[in-house]
Amino acid sequence: MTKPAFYITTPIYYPNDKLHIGHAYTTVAADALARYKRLRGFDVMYLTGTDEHGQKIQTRAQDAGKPVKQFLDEIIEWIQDLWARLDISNDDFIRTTEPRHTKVVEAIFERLIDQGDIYLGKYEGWYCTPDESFWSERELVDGKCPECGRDVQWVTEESYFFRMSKYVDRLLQYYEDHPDFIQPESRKNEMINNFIKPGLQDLCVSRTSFDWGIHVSRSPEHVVYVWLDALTNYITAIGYGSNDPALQEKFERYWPCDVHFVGKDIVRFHTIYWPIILMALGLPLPKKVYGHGHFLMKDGKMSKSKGNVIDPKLLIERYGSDAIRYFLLREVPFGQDGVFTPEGLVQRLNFDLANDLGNLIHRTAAMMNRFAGGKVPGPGKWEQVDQDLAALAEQTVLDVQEHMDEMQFSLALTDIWKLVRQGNKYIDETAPWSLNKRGESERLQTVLFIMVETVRFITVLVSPFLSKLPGQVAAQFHFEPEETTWDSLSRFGALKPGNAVDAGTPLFPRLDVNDEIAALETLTGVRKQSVPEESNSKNVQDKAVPSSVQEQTATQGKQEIGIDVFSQVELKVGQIEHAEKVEGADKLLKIQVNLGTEQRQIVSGIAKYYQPEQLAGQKVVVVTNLKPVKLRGVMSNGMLLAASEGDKLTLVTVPESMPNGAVVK
Ligand code: ME8
Repeated sequence: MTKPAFYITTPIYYPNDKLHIGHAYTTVAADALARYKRLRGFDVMYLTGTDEHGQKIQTRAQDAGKPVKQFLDEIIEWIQDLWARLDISNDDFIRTTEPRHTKVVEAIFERLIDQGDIYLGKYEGWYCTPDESFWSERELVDGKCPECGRDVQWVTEESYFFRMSKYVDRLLQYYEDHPDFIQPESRKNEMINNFIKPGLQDLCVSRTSFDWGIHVSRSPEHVVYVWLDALTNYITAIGYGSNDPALQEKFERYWPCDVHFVGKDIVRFHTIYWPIILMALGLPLPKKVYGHGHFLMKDGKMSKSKGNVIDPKLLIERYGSDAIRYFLLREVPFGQDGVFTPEGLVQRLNFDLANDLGNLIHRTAAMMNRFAGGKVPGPGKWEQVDQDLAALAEQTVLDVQEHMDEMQFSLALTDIWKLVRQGNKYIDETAPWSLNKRGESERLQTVLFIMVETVRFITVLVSPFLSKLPGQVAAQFHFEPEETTWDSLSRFGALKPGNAVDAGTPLFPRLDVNDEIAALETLTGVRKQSVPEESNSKNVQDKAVPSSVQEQTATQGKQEIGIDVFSQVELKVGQIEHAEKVEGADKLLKIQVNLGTEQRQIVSGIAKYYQPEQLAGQKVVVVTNLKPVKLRGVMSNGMLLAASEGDKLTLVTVPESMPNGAVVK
């Protein structure tokens, strides 16, 4: 049976400079979806590439004192090396300077002139060269480009125009008939309100004031507007316009595209101009355009001039590609903006990869060797705790599938990490070392079997996201190829006993937070946030002991304050990912909270009121700018709000729909 096709693309990036983690973000996200779809039995076509024409590239090459082609080749080599280091599994890489693309663009342009969609006129208006976009006087913001805030130039030249206006009604109808076409939903409203309702102008689609581009055949003084040139890469790469029957078949197979992944900055081009070009060519429209959010720096947008651009290669070299892939996809809900901080990165690596995932795998392999001679034992009778873990594992597969279908990568990873944490908890609770000591060998064998089966499930579940770990773990645990397919996850317990397990070494090192943040600061040039210092003042500790346990007296007796004082308190929505007891402290729980752009550890005096397992998933309100303190030797960075009355206490919660990191005011 032939596999169903799935075609996914990233933007083709401008090779005017090296790429940064923002570009890596889109490419890693598309890679995760491509890997997932392959695991689910699809014939995937994953395309990325480079957008090599236009005024910006020509100017940059001139500034570098190099012939344009040489300038481009050097950067493209750097970009392809970046994708190789990140294990990007693209099936093709298109360069818009390749003849397979340029020839087809020339023909498309001629056809569109012939059929009256493109006509000759004169352009007078503003142009933003960094964004390669035209703007009317009305659209400028304080005289600058409304997209990037940079200077624009006045352009007066003879140009070809595309009759966009002719297709507006059909476009709006398409939006209406295909409610999932633009994701997230909010971007659709933005497009309609900001660009379509005010009246869609015909688009200028050629330039005559420079010559680095595809020339219009019938009037070669015109070069094709770089966006028309670039957007068509999505069809030229898969064979549109080719005479070769194999390529024609390829085009039939993969078009229309299942999803174009783009940043929110270029949703306009992909959801207005691109569909209209396709309509004019009589081709079906893409099924979906997903406009994800931006990775920002603490001081705003990443930009060379601010000197705050993060080179992904530096990070990969230091932490490995899996760590960076995980961080990018976990840190920010796909669709929303997020801030890159060294603290956020180090915490993710320490908590999620070293403490949770690395630890689970290493403990399992080590105990298999200590207590079972390194061979997976056959299980005996299953107890409730075993059944519960099995049920969670099977449910996790369904949850991950649902979130991957919605392209919610961080939520899919959150699902997997619930299982990882539960796997660690299972080991703590079943205590194989005690079973061994007490000589309960049948129970020990069951527990060890279930530990390895949990590792197997997690290995397969993370394989769309992490590219190296699944192979390493499969080799260490000697999983059979049929034990690492997605379908093999349909039943927890399907693992074959008897396989050897090598002891191995920890897969992710634990990092020293302060040293690492300092190193990252030097490496990336990003300024350090204040690092929590251990406090030994009893007073400060008491004040920070979370919440209402101490502050039950409410406002009575407290001094009146002005809004200026209140506004110094920063409150945000956070989601509890994990909670556990603090050893030797009856009242305290150690809680990991996801604040959207960062992960926090908070020690809270609520152990009397909540069991740790009741807390995972709750959306709570966090005081985020409280000075960090150590409580019973455990660092606490923030406070949870709770309401209390007599001997009752309830955490203040917010609805599920409110995103992590949302400000409470
Ligand atoms: O726009 N956060 O190329 P480009 C997240 N050549 N993603 C980011 C990002 C950030 N801070 N910065 C960039 C172009 N991106 C055109 C595309 S497609 C037919 C032509 C990602 O090099 C994001 O995907 O400026 C964004 O849309 C893209 O890089 C822009 O890349």
